[in-house]
Amino acid sequence: MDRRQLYRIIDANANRAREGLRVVEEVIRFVLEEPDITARLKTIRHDLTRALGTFPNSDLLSARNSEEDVGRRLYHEEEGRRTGYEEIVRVNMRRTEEAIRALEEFSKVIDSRLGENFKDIRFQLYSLEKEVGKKTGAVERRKAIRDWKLYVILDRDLIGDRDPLEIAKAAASAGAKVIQWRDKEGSAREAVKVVSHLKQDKSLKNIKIIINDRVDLTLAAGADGVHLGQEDLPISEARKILGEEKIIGVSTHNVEEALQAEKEGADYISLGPILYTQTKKDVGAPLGVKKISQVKKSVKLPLIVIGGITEGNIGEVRRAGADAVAVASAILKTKDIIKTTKDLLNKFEAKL
Ligand code: 3NM
Repeated sequence: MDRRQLYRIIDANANRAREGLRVVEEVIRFVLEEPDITARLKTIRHDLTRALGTFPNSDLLSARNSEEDVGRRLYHEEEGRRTGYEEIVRVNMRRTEEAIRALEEFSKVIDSRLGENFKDIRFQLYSLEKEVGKKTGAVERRKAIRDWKLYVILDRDLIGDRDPLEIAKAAASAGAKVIQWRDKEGSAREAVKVVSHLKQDKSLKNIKIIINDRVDLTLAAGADGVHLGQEDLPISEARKILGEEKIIGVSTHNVEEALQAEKEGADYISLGPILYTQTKKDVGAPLGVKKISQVKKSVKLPLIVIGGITEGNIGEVRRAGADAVAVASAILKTKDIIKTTKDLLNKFEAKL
């Protein structure tokens, strides 16, 4: 095999691997702010530099011919777009792994022992990729949650004999992005039926559907996530069952519970009851609006404020620091769901 050709391939893949690793490292360091994973990546980068050090740099450089590289002009459509950090990390991890695989194969032509170094790096990357994927997935989920604004609770008792699907469609058409099915006394069978209908409806395809309390029904109905109370399954157990992609929200009532939920890996927290509510039966005394800023200052997670929120107080709740508000009666006790949803959203979005 032509040495110059070989070095050209090694040089191109060394650059590709180094660049890919650096991109991943930036996201982990500056976006995820994960010191442990950053340190592991740094070690991998140093291992790569060491493994590449076995090739004479002057040979690599003199073989380099970027101008005439036929691959340079093969620019794929998807290379021009990135939907977010998750994709940036995924694409660059893949790129790095491919480059390292190429280094592994081609270096074996020079010396059969060289491949081992790259193989070891490749396996280190595979295990890291899995962990980074979990973290970037969580960042993306939380980013989308911050944009929810209005969290509509379909409370079984308040719906009465109306069709939950029609209510959900009305709220969604007015701009709601998330809907929770809440039924404290109904059967599992009914919950799965209702939520499956919501999930199958084409007009709700961009709406997140959450189930209150029940991890099992979340999976059975194909819901997007679960909302857990303080007495429900711990977040870590729920995560084991639900996998890495479902949304997990947790009810909290004070700074301690909020911090705990954040530590355990919740995607959002709700804080309530902020004001007086009749919807939740076993609820404590209202926490008051001041509590919102206290909790907001203590956690980074999206904060959804709940309990007694109406058109009259939604602005105040927003100004106190709520990323979104959850409402049941404010929507379910009105006749015109579309108008009420729009009014609530407008008031929430009005200048702070
Ligand atoms: N959870 P409404 S308060 C379901 O404090 C629920 O965790 C609460 O209904 C909590 O908007 C509440 O009608 C009731 O007050 C929300």
